[in-house]
Amino acid sequence: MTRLILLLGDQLSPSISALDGADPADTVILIAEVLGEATYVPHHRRKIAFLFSAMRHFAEELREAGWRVDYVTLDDPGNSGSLAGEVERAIVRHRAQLLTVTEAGEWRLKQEMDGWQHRFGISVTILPDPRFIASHEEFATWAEGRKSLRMEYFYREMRRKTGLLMRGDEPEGGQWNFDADNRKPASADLFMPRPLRHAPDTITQEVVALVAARFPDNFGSLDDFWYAVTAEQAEASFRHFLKVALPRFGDFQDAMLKGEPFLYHAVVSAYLNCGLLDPLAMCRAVEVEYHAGRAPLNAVEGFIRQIIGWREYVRGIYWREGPDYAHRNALDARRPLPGFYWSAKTRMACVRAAVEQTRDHAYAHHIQRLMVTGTFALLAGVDPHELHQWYLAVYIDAYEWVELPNTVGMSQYADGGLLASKPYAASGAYIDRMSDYCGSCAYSVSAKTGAKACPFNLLYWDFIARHGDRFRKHPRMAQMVRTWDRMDERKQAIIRAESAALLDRIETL
Ligand code: FAD
Ligand code: DLZ
Ligand code: SF4
Repeated sequence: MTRLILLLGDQLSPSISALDGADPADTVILIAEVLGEATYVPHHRRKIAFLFSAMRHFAEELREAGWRVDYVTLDDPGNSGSLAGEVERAIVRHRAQLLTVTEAGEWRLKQEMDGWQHRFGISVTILPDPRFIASHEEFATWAEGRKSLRMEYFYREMRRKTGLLMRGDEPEGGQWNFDADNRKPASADLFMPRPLRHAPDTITQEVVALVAARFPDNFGSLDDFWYAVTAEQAEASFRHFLKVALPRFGDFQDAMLKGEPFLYHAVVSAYLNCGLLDPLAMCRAVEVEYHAGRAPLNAVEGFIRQIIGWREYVRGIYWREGPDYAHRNALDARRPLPGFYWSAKTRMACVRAAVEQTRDHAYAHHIQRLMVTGTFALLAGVDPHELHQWYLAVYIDAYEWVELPNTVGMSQYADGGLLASKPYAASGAYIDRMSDYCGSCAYSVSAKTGAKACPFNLLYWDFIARHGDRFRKHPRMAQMVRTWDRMDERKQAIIRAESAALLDRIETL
C-alpha cells in the first residue's frame, strides 16, 4: 500500500510529523512548486526564489537519506497550479491509498485540507505541527477564562515549560523581562555586524532565473541573492549571529540606522519559519552563550522572549481567533495603501529606508515594520486588510499565522486591543530618538504644523482626535486624549485642516 506524504514549502524539517513512523519502502514524498501558492498574494521575488531553492535542496537531502521524492517544478508541463491538483495527480501517478500531511500554517489551506479525504476518496491523516513549543490545546488552556491575553504571562508559562533561563521556579537574574535595558539608539560609528552571505549554487541560480522569467512584474530585487537555502547554511548563519551580534542584540533591538538594514538582529525568521532551523534548539544555544559569559542577560532574555514568547503567542492568537481575524477593522480604517509602500517614492526618509531595504532584501527589522510602515499606516487610517496583504507579500519570513496577528493585532489595533494593550501610535519624536533618519529627511521632525511638518507629527494628533471617544477612558491613552482636549482650539483646527490636506495628497508625501 503506497502512502503519499505531502510536504509544504514551509515544512522543510527532517523532524516534521508527516514523516514520523513512515517507511521509505512504501512511501512517496510529494513536494510541489505551484502557482496558487506563489500568487495568493504577490510575493516578493526573493521570497519565492528563497523558498523554491530551499524546497529543491531539501528534496535532494531527503533523496540522499533514502526517501523517494516526487518533486514537481513550477515549469513542469503537467503542473496543475494548485496543491490539491498536484496531490490528485500524484495519487494517480503512484496509486496511493493513504495521504499524510502535517497541518498547514494558515486557515486557507487548513480548510482546503479538511475536505481532501472526501474529495480524493482515500484515507487522509492530518498531523499536528510539532515544531512549536505550545500546542493549540496548550494555548487554548492558557487563554481559557482570562480577561486579557497578554504575551508576558504566556511567555512566563513557556519559560517554566522549557526551563529556559530558570533557576528552579525563579527567573534567571530575578526578573522575567529586561526590556527596560533594551531601548538604546545605535550610532553609525559602532562596529556593525552583517549577516552571513551564502553564494548561490546552481540550484539557486536556476531558481532565480525561473522566478525572473515567471514573475517579471512582482515587487522586489533578485540581484545578489545571499540567503541560506539549506539547514546547514542556516545553522552557520545563526552561529555567526551568536558570535558577532547576540551580545548587543538587546541594547540595540529598537534602533534604526541609515544604510544598516540588519543592525544586531539575527535575520533568521525566514529559516525558522520554513523549518530550516529549530526554535527550541536555537534558544538553548543562546542560553549557552549566557552561561559561558559571552552574552549578557538582557540580550539573551530578549532573544528568547521573541522566540518562545512572541512567536508562539502570535501563533496561538492566530489559530484561536479564527479565519475572520483577517477582516477585523476595529478603528474602521478604509484608506487604500499608498503607492509608495511599493515604489519607495516618498520624501519621508524613514518610510523610504524601510521600503527600499524591503525591496532589496525582503527584510526589515521589527521596529521598522512596527514603528515606521506600521505606525504610518495606523495614523493615516490605511485599511488593515490591504496592509496585511502587503506585509504577507513583501517579507521573506511572512506566513499568515505569524504575519497576521503582528499586523492586524499588534501594529494596527484592528482587533480592538486583544493583542496590544494600546495602539502603536507615535509622533516623529519616537523615530528621531531611535534612528538617524530625520537628519536627512525633507520634513522637519521638530515642526508640528506647516508645510515642513513631519507627517507623523500631524497625523499623530489627528489620530488622537479621530479616536478620542474610543480612547478617552483607556488607561494608557487617556492622558494623550486629555492633552488633545486641552489644546488651544485654533491649534486643533490647524492640525485637523493640515492633516486632512496631507491625507488628500498622501500619494505625494
Ligand atoms: P530578530 O529581531 O533577530 O528576532 C529573533 C526572532 O524572534 C525572529 O527571527 C522571529 O522568529 C522572532 N520574533 C521576533 N519578534 C517577533 C514577533 N513579533 N512575532 C513573531 N516572531 C517574532 N515575523 C515573522 O517571522 N513573519 C512575519 O510575517 C512577520 N510580520 C510582521 C509584521 C509586522 C507588522 C510586525 C510589526 C512584525 C512582524 N514580524 C514577523 C515580527 C518581526 O518583525 C520579525 O520576526 C523579525 O523582524 C524577523 O527578523 P529577525 O530574524 O532579524 O528577528
Ligand atoms: C509561500 C509559498 C510559495 C511562494 N510557494 C509554495 C509552493 O509552491 N509550494 C508549497 O508547498 N508551498 C509554497 N509556499 C508556502 C505555502 O504558501 C505555505 O505552506 C502556506 O502558506 C502555509 O503556511
Ligand atoms: Fe520620518 Fe518625520 Fe523623521 Fe522624516 S522627519 S524621517 S518623516 S519621522
